[in-house]
Amino acid sequence: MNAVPTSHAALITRLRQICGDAHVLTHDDPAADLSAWEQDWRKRVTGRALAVVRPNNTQEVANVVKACAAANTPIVPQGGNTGLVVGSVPDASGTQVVLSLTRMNAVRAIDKDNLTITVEAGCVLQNLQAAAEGAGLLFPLSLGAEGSCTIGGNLGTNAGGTQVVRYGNTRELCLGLEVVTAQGDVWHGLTGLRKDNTGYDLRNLMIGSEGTLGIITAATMKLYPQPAAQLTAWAAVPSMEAAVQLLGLAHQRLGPGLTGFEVMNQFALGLVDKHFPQLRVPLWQDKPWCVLLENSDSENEAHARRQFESLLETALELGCVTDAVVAESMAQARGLWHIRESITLAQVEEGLNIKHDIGIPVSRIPAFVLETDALLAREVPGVRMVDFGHLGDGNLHYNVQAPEGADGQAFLRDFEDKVNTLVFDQVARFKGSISAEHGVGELKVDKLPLYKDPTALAMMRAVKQALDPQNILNPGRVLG
Ligand code: FAD
Ligand code: 2HG
Ligand code: ZN
Repeated sequence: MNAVPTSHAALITRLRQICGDAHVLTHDDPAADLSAWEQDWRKRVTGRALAVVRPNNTQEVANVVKACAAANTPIVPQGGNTGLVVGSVPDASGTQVVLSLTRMNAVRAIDKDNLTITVEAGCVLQNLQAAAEGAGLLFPLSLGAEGSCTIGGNLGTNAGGTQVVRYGNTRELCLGLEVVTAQGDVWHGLTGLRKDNTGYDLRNLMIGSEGTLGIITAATMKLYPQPAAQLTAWAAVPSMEAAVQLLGLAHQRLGPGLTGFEVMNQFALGLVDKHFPQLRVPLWQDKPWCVLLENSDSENEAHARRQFESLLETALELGCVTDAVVAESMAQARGLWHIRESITLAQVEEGLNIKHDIGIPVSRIPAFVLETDALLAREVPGVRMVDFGHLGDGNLHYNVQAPEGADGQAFLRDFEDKVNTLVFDQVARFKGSISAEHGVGELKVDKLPLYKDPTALAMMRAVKQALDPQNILNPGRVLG
């Protein structure tokens, strides 16, 4: 094994002084297992950290950043490590410090009149939702990884999830941030203000910057009244065009009550049925697509049910729905959502795959899917499309599973680049985005210059240079 360079040894001593010995993990300790911080969720990349540092408060984060900056050592901020684009793990060099925020998980304050909650970055999303609920309010951000992702990671990626159609992305839910800069200074921006036009919007610059511009240590997030009733329906639709027609109808009939609109193709649901038969997927056999809709009503359950039934009756008459069920209880509704959230896990069970998290104007999605499916089938014989996602937001997870029986590694080696280029060229033709909600990370860093407006890219580089001239915050991510 290579000897640790003196500067690294001195840095680790300093990090131990700042955070305490127990909270600085290194490979020098043969008993330490760092794999949970070094491998990404999809197990596509395994890096090697110089150290994993787990500060307990904002001042410790600032001191860690100052120490790393002085030693010119890169920092990789990490929350729950559930990101899907390889943005939260170190590279293989053994020279990067993983800065894990998970010990900073306190709920600092709830202001019920201002409808805000202030939490530390390492607060797990589910705990944040529970704190809001405990105060009789709603924090609407919701996604499959909510049991382990953190609000810092949600802000870092500007996560979307299943409620965006009504409440927006994480960005729309955030009012203020506390951030440690690349120089180790603290920006105290936890204002809770809904209006503040005093210059550049630094909050929105930080959100979605994937740990490359600053380290978020706390955030003030918006809360909402809880709906009086929430109903979930599962509808079979004959085509993607029909799903888009149903979306228009749902907007018209439910207005702001429409809080979820997810689409899933038959193959995606078949994978859930194959790998998790206990979940009992409804209405999927012989149905090319299913839609999951949620109606959050401010009056009462009877009103919500009447609205839903009338919507579905009209949709059946128009032919954009061929069959539907409305959940009879919260438990049934949770079961339906659980099926939807299990598609990612079913894909993991099925084997290696290529993910695309694309944004396309809703009106153009049917044509995109038709054309791109045909192109892929021509170029990759036997390809299996796992097509699902947040249709209400024009965001598809247009995922590509290897042909039945194919060797996953060989499939990635032979086809990943070809498939990505084909899909991203189509996305560009349809004036879409190659990353709607997961971010760029390392996985799409080489693609960004091909598909992002060059002037926008130049401005992004200028911002990075201005805020992190040493390039120590998550280097190689977003901007390569
Ligand atoms: P990490 O994975 O630890 O980090 C993600 C990025 O944020 C990295 O670049 C990291 O450096 C940066 N970062 C982390 N913490 C901070 C911080 N405090 N300050 C600055 N930068 C930071 N995403 C969606 O958008 N919608 C979904 O519906 C969705 N569903 C998912 C379902 C499953 C089963 C899984 C595994 C993932 C899903 N994701 C989804 C992706 C992922 O959960 C989100 O991107 C989430 O926001 C990441 O949070 P995290 O705490 O795990 O962040
Ligand atoms: C979801 O919407 C997540 O479930 C994960 O964004 C998407 O697995 C995926 O491709
Ligand atoms: Zn998603």
